[in-house]
Amino acid sequence: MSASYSRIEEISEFGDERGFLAVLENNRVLPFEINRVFYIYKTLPGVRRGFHAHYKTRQALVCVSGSCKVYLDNSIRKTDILLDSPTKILILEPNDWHEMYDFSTDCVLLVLASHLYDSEDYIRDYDRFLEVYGGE
Ligand code: T46
Repeated sequence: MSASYSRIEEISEFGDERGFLAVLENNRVLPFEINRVFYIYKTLPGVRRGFHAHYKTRQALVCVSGSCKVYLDNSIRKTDILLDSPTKILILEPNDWHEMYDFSTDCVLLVLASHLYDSEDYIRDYDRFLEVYGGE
């Protein structure tokens, strides 16, 4: 599998006396076409979610309210990213093992995905993750 890298991008925002509007479009900030949208909210204190990578699904994560952290591991580099703004979006490549944690009580984590839901696209076993992506 070829390596690609997750990264933070800034979303364009338009602010005026009425407030703010942020916009995301296919193949612009998002390097893929959206086929699925879901959001994670009302997360209880101390909860950690994720614990998987993907075979093909690319995703973009943005806290449209509140904040959370995302732990990323591409088998070589391990990083923790803070999502704390509705204009800060994490482009999450399939080859990153990821865990979401430290959700604020008001956190709404919006996720845009390149593919429809398929449980077979998940790598939930860390040893399998290393077999597939280790050393990239
Ligand atoms: C990811 C991170 C960021 C569905 O039926 N359809 C869906 O589209 C999704 C996303 C989930 N589900 C079901 C499957 C499980 O029974 O919802 C339940 C919770 O999903 P999961 O345990 O996978 O949730 P997270 O927070 O661990 O992971 C989710 C996404 O599944 C995953 O793709 O990268 O958010």
